[in-house]
Amino acid sequence: MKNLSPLQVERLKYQPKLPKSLSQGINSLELVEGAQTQSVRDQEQIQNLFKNTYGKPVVTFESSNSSNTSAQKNVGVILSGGQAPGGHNVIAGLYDALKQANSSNKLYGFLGGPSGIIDGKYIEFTDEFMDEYRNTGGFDIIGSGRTKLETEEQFQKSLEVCKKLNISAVVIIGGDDSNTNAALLAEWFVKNNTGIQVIGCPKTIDGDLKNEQIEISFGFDTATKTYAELIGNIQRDANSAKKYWHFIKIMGRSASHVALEAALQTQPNITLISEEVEEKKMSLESIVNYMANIIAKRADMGKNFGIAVIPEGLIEFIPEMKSMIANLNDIMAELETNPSFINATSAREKFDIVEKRLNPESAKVYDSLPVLIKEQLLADRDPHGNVQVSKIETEKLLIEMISTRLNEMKSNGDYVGKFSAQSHFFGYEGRCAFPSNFDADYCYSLGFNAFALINFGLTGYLSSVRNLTEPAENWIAGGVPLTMMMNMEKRHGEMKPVIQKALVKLNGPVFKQLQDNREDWAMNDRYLFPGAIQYFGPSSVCDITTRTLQLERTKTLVNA
Ligand code: FBP
Repeated sequence: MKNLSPLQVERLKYQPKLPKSLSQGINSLELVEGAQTQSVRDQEQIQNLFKNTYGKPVVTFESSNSSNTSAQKNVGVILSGGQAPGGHNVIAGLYDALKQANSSNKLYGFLGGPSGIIDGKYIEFTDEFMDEYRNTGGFDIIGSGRTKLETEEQFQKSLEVCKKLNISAVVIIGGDDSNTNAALLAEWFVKNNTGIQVIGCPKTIDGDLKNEQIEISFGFDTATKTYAELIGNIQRDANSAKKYWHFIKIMGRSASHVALEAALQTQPNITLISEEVEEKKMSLESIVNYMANIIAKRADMGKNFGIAVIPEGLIEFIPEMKSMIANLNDIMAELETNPSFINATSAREKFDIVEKRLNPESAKVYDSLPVLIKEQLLADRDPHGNVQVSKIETEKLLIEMISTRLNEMKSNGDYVGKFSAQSHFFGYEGRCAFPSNFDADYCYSLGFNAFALINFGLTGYLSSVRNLTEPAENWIAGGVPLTMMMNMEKRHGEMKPVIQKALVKLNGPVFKQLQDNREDWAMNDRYLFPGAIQYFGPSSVCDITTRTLQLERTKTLVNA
């Protein structure tokens, strides 16, 4: 055996739980079809773009007494986008189901994300190789990448690679964008009579790939528990030393689900939620004032310490920043080939080039920012042409601006305290943690279920496992047509079909929980200390799901 930690050795032995229907065996399943479906919006356009895969029914699996035999199949799997705990278990579930169905079935893993299927870079899974990765975090089993799979040429190349390997189904494990690509590929394969199926799996720590059929994407559970552990530890430190304000930025590209969940698990003094900032049209200045006032009030009580949780995507939800960044993104796209910008030797030169091109309103906002943030806003864009928010140090921006504001308040006699701040960014720390029992079970079930969908000949479906607040045996396994989650949105200046991103609902039970408590948490220290994820021990500690899932589930049951 390789060099393994004691926990690794124990986790390799863990047998993930399956829903009852799937645990009876892959060859003893019955497919139950629901009603035909429609896309969430823009039905006519989506139907036109997905003539072959639109409108299919939601399906569920039930166990049956039959014992079907299945013909030999080769399947390919891709990990796409950011890492999320449990990816290895999706592959393990898929592999086990595939081998259980027919021991001559083969599973190929495409290397380095979607580019692997285009460039024909792959490995074939074996029992020994698979066994090394069971219940471990990370995507290192085959690697991941952010190449978008969407052009005719890429589809053609993927087809050639699949033909060469005699692959009849591809499983794409990804977030909203990757599953949008999965839907496009599924449609293209049907349109071209290739006989190749495509199944998606809902992955992202961000928790924004969810809807009525997908209760949560995998990885959210483990990542939020990891961040909550870290926040809890810092809260204890702050409460011990009583001398620092800790500004903690929490990952989540756009939606604030991760920050909100981590806050409910730890009860910090301040939690910003991007969706609320946008809804209330809060300016950067008003956010600074809101935070500075809490800091000043706590100082009046003799408390010169505290914890502020800030969602990663905040900057893009502050209205004046949002329009400035949109303007900047267009300009950055133009400047990609501009020699004076590319060859500029100083940051000042770059700022000048950019500021001259920004519209007057955006130029004013850009100019008001500290140099560090101005520089970070000019960093490379992601493959969608967007700012990489993980590289923008919003937590430092807020510390600097709040410090200035508190000095002004001090000179007016409105603040008597001492402000000393520490900044943190928790993101990458949580994406590859050992999956919690929940994610280990959920991911294994998603992968196993993906093969069940393949075995029933379905394509253009997302693997779905529901009823997740119940014990695993009561989970409901099935599939949701990818087109059901789609609408038209502007991307790179063009209207495109995409899976709708789920933002935090401000009228939902999860945000309400924060709203009802935050005044109390701001002044009185109600810190919770969740501690490290537990993999062994009482079920009330080891198998507990997120507050988000519990609160949303309670609401659904009340409304049912
Ligand atoms: P996915 O949506 O692809 O799962 O990735 C989410 C995420 O972890 C975001 O939370 C974060 O903003 C981003 O990836 C960071 O990207 P990168 O890994 O390229 O730095």
